[in-house]
Amino acid sequence: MPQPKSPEARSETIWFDGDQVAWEDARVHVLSHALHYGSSIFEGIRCYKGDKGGAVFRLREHIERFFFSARVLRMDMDKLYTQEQLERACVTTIEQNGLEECYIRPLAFRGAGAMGVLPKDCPTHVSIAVWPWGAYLGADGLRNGIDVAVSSYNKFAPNTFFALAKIGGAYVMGSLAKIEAVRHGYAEGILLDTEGRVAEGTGENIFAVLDGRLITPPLGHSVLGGITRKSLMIMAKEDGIEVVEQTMSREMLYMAEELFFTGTAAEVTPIRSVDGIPVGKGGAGPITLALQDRFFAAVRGQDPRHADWLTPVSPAVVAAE
Ligand code: PPE
Repeated sequence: MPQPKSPEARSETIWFDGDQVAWEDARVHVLSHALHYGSSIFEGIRCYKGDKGGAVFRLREHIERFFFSARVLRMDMDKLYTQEQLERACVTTIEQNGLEECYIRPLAFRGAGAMGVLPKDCPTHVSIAVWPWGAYLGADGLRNGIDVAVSSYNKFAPNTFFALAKIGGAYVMGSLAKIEAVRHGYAEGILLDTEGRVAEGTGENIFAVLDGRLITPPLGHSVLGGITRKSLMIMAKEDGIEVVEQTMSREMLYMAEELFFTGTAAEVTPIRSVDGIPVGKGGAGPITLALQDRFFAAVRGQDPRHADWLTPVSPAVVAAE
């Protein structure tokens, strides 16, 4: 069988249904329900190397959301594993692969059973892959900001599909929006919901600075409840910045003094233009950069206020065994 051409995501082992298996052996059957109907759920988590070694950022919250997504998809993952077991499996997989800084991708999907839309006798499979992943929207973008455009695709309405759960099938539309953005020379697309309100990026939440306040669309407006979003809101409040969850119209993107994306993969990425219109003075704004600093301090264990957001890993221990 040809191997996936993805050397970027290469590691030694992948945790698959309870065991560490060699990377090339983590395979699925073509009749898996998830391949035909998008019935998978996933998470994206990062582990950062700090002064005291590697640590996973907000592992508990990510695994909690993983179980929430399973519940929304009516997948019986909680009958197979506890949250603690999957948290431990994430840590073990990082350690097994000798990594201190990496991205972690838990995935659960309906496997091969009876054919047809109704998932009948489809076993639930769970995997956890890890790999080193650099700046999602480019190292330059992280420093200087990215150019984005409003997408021609709309984010699905809340009465059509679930934005708060991380369901594989939902990303079909997201990946079309991303293809469009890249095809037009942009780093990312901003999706408006079906009412024309700003929702989010294809894999990021969005924030605007307006009159010195931090604004982001509320949950329920077809956005994912981002864990980076939540963390940033907490840190902004600590810095005395007023944070409001508020409906945003498209022209507020052009009115904003600063704009940035948040996400596990995207971290805190400044946006320097939307639809060719510079954001504020163009480039990364001061509040964005200050919050980005706060974020990187927290993930690297340099913020004692948020030490409890980190779960340490010890790859050296495994390597020495
Ligand atoms: N919105 C969407 C649609 C989304 O996929 C993500 C994460 C976020 C917001 C931010 O959520 P959080 O990571 O909890 O702050 N997107 C993941 C997948 C990216 C990918 O290309 O794959 C991620 O960042 O891991």
